[in-house]
Amino acid sequence: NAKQAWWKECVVYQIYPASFLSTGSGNAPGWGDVRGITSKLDYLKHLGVDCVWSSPIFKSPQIDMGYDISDYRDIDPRYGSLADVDELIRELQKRDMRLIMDLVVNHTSDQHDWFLESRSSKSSPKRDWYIWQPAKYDEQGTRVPPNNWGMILGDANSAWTWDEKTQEYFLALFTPEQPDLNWRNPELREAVHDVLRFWLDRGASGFRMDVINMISKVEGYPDAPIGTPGAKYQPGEKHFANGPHLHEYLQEINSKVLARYDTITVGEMPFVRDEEEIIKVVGADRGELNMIFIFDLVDIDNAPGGFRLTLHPWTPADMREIITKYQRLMLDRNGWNTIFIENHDNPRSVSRYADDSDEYRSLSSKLLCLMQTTLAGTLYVYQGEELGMRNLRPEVAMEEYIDIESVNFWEKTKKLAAAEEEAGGRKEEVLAEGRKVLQTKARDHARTPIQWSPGPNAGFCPEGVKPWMALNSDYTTVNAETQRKYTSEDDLSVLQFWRRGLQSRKEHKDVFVYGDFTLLDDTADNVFAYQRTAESGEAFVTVLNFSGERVEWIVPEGTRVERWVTGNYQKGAPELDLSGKVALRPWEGVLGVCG
Ligand code: TEU
Repeated sequence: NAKQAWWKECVVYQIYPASFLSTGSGNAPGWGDVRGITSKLDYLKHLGVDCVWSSPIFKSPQIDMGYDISDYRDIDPRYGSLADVDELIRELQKRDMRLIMDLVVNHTSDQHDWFLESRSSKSSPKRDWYIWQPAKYDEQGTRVPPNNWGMILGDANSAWTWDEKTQEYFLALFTPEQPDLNWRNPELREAVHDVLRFWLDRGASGFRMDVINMISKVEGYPDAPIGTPGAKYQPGEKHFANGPHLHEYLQEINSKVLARYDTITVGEMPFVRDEEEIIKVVGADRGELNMIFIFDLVDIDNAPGGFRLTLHPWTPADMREIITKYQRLMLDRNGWNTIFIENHDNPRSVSRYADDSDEYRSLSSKLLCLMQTTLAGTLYVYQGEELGMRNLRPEVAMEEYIDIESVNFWEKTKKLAAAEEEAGGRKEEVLAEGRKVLQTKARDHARTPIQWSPGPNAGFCPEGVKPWMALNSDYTTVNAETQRKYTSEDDLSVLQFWRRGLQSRKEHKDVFVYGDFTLLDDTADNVFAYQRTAESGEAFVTVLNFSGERVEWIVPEGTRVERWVTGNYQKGAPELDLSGKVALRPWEGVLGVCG
């Protein structure tokens, strides 16, 4: 069985700082701030959180909400000051909690000093810190980018931006304001190592590494295969995800920096499905990263080979298959993994994987909680997930979607619709389809301010101040204050259910964190059932109904459930008759102890 470590057992809570809590200590009214995080540490401790990972709070022009950093060693004044972060670290330490910083070093902001120097002239000593390429010319003699890679956020344009002054293109995979760093340059790598040391020495305990598998690009920048037919620019991940030097760069970070500290590292690794590649990064003997965010589950509704803002049908059986694959991979190959179904780049899980109607929102949020708290891996909870927060309501106007990806996508959709109209075609259909994509998958859904109370501005910022983005209109019913009020054991809120779930996960960590995983049924349409078994033999069975229908499920032979210990309906656990038949209600999930 897996060797024990604190970073395997800890519960990580992701904070999206702009939307967490605004105390007014930053310089932007209606923005969350660092002191807002500090003021909620008791809430987080009570919930069962051990580590806080905050999305970037560094100086930034905020083109991509801080994932465009202009100074790695300072805090954006919107969020407060370095002194506020020092205080946050002290307050975390007092509570035996830790801070994980978001390390965004695949790219910087175009306003970072490094890039300003790099673009100043071809002979700048930092020219090579970024990725510059000469133009190409088509048959008509028109200047074209070095290859067909498309920009990731919004997908309309090239990933290459022309620089008038020095007459070359630079690579910027996300937006033109986020130029990619050139990791082939050893000086650049050293400068990055210094950034890590700076934060570790200040008291941070580790890093979530943004798109860390994109830091090594294939030599020669070849054209990407066609993933989105008809589009001028194409998803180029084949040539920039898990490139030739990734492992070397990660091992270097370890030997030069991390080996000297006690850290947690989690790499964000979009696009990668190949098991061998995954194990190379998270294998216990590799000296690369502790764990990664694998995207299969959050990409489940993407058109294959296409960009994220697409729609694609999927079934609960697909979900079961993906989860099982990675549970096994990690246990069989001595690696480690993360458990997460939400973050700031995805819609709310209850809206996506379950049923967010008023009738089932609470039950199905608890179903997802029961699933995550009983799976192996380090658990990541995203702010608001513990409240069962859901997507923006459908009546919200497209103008309220303000994420750069959504804005670019909506602009592109409107252009497409106008072109359709000119051709005498289906303008309204194109707009409706675009609207549906954003209503289903925009990153905005996860970024609405946290609903602390049913009061003005949901308690997120002072009355009379306008929150930086739309509040979800459901805050009078879905909010932390209401959910903290305890009524009875039969009537736990989503928040209370999460607290119980995290407690039980810790009490039985030999089972839930470290235990073996056995899928109990790979044929049922909507049931996901599995057994977790500790080395001692202690075992639990989780049975989850991923549908709004009643289903009957039979406990397989060889598995003996002694009794149900908890479930999301709380009242009236399903009967366990002697034939082993379990009758599950809509979106019901139960946890049984084995005898
Ligand atoms: O995201 C990387 C990433 O590839 C996706 O999650 C991305 O947001 C999605 O594919 C868009 O369709 C990370 C950050 O989490 C994200 O917020 C940043 O925008 C991005 O990197 C650039 O730093």
